[in-house]
Amino acid sequence: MKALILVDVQYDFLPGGALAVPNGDQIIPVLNQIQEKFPLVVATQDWHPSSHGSFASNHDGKQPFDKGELAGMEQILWPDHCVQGQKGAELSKALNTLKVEAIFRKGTDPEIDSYSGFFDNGKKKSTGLADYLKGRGVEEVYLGGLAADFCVAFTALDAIEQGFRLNLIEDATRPIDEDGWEKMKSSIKEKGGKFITSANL
Ligand code: VGL
Ligand code: ZN
Repeated sequence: MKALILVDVQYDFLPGGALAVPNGDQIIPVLNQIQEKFPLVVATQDWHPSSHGSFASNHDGKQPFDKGELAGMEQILWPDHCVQGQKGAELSKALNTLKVEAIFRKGTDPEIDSYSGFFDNGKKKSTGLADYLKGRGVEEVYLGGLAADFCVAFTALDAIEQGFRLNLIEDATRPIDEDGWEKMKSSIKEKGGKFITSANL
């Protein structure tokens, strides 16, 4: 059984958003089109309190995209984004969510950031996504969404580590930074992840 995971298709990661991914909106028609190929579709949602420690605004003297520290780990400090209850945190209305059976929220603890849909960055807390998928009999995971070089990439690496066959749909994702994405792609491939396009589904 295979499942499609729609990663963080939220207004703040789309053009005009607080942490906009270049051309991020171009993936939405692709994600809408491919959903019919999957017996199970789930989504993730970045869902931060305004006090979140990944926000530069919560660190004196820091600017967005500076490096800082959170829970003893190096942390890129972001512009405020995906604040719980705000418009920027909503899944885009352009995304068809009728087939989405469950939404996994992450980044809710102010002291830990979570790029992956499975675990926070320090692997301290699980979102329950792996158990949910296993409980549904899923063995193979397909991924699309935003941002390729952060939440999609870390979700891909954790999916592999959790024992799922992993397919990343390249035309269903866009990166914040192209160079960073190339590096993450190499490590996903190294660990056995496959890259496909929506046309091959
Ligand atoms: C993301 C940076 C911070 C993402 C989330 O969804 O890729 N990136 N929070
Ligand atoms: Zn975030």
